[in-house]
Amino acid sequence: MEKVFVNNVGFLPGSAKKAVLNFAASEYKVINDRGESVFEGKTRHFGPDEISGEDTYVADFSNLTKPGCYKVVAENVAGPSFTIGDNAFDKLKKDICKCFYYLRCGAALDKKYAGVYYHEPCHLSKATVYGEETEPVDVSGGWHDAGDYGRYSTAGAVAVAHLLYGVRFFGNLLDIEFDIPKEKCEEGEYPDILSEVKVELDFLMKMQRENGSVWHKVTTFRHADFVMPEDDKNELFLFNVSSMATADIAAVFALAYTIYKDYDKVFAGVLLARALKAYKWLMDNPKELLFRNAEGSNTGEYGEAEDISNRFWAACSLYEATCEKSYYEDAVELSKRLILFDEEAVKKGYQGDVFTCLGWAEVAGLGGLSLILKDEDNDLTKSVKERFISEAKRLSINATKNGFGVCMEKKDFIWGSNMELLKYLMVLTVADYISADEEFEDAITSGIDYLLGCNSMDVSYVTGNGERAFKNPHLRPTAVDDIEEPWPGLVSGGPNIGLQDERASKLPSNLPAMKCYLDHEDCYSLNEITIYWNSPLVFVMAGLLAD
Ligand code: G3I
Ligand code: 9MR
Ligand code: ZN
Repeated sequence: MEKVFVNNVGFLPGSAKKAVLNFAASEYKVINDRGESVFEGKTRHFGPDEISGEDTYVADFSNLTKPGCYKVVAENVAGPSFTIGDNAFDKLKKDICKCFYYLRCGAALDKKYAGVYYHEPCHLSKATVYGEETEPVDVSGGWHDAGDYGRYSTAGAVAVAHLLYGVRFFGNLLDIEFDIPKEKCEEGEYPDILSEVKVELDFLMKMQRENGSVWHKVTTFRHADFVMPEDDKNELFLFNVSSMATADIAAVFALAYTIYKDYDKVFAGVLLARALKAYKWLMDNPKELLFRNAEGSNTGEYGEAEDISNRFWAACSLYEATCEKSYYEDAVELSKRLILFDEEAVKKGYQGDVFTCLGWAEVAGLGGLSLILKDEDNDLTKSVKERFISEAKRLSINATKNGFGVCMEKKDFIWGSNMELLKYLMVLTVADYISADEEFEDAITSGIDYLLGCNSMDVSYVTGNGERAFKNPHLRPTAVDDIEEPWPGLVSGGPNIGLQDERASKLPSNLPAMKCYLDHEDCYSLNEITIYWNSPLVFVMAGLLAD
């Protein structure tokens, strides 16, 4: 079918702007909302590209800067409408932050803030400590992880980290108001983003044991049926401590301390004390304590093969927060192990750089962000900066290899491919922060375009944002609440060549990577949502909208 693919949301006036056509039209025009042509141009034939499965023609209308609402039309085929203007992302930026509020666990969601998406209190019963004869523990609160109702420490810590590093790098996040209950602090009220993040921090504190270590997750034994959260009444279990969870919590509490200290000294003091306690446990327990699901349990595993990057992140973050040299020395030692790990990964064909990884498993890049913020003239910081820049160069070259200008390769289209993309956009954003570069900026814009509809699925992967936004996330409340539209601002996992759920496995096996997607609520390997797929988008948008 002949299509005009374009970002359905919009463009800042000064940014690069393009649509991609999958048919041979030599000319195109841009029309305004009165149907008048305001811009005409010739397409550039990029040619067939493997990842999208399309013969692509690029319509570049970067020179159209006048604010307005437009469509691209070629040979009577019109694309979806979009906005050009400084306000193009106003709705999106609020929606992607408010998603965390809708995912809150514990207290009821109030109709005043949640509207039709309110729900009763959920998951308030105490959790049984799996395999131990101890008293059940109150670990209520925080955010549901995703389409399921589990709450996982490493996933939560990483999502919080994306948001809080966003605040540290780009203060504009503090100005976004997204209509959630105001949380009081010593200095008055927290900005919305910090109120929301505090919900998860309070929960993560409950996940820390007396001895400083951290439980890997709290979930029912098996995933809940498709029911509202308040109807999921099965027993909650706290599953084993892991060194990854403990390290990630040390890191994220230290990071949070650096921000919350300006609002509430008492809360910040607790954060720092908890971070130090977790770090001490890590020092006393140098051997990795990995995590595997209990026999028969099928909730998220978030398994990792080692904990080096987690310990590295903890050391860097504590150094940044406290200036104590011993943490820097630990980070240097751990970086040597990371270099070996990276070399092994490269030998196995891995093309990225572990020092720039920002995901739920490999988190060394988050440690890098702490060093970049601290910005000292030392070898480790220098090398981390160079690694971000050379990874950004690799990515911006990748972006020139397909018609959509997206910095991904076929191998990146795995479960949560949109997060692979968003992590890359974070790297490009940070590299551009270190040393401004137009190629990095174009790759960021093209990546956002891809996410918001300029892709061969012709879909915006953010709910409620764009005429062609996906509507059927694998998300329990949405699946059962009888409300037509999901709440806005959710990022879909996106195309996955693994087609790893039953419904997805029925799709044709020869689909191009970008088309391994279906907007269906059953497709958890293609169309689920999670906190840590939304959080990197918040970081990237903050960078894009920074002055
Ligand atoms: O790392 C390998 C890579 O080397 C390989 O080339 C590639 C090709 O298969 O796979 C990569 O591993 C993938 C891994 O994620 C790393 O990203 C696995 O295939 C893939 O199955 C795995 O998916 C994870 C999924 O859980 C299943 O474990 C997702 O990243 C993760 O986001 C997702 O998390 C779930 C939670 O468990 C439960 N809550 C919902 C959440 C989102 O779906
Ligand atoms: O809903 C679950 C989703 O959040 C997870 O990402 C996914 C993988 O752990 O599992 C989903 O639950 C499915 C379960 O694994 C198998 N039976 C069907 C469940 C829901 O469709
Ligand atoms: Zn809940």
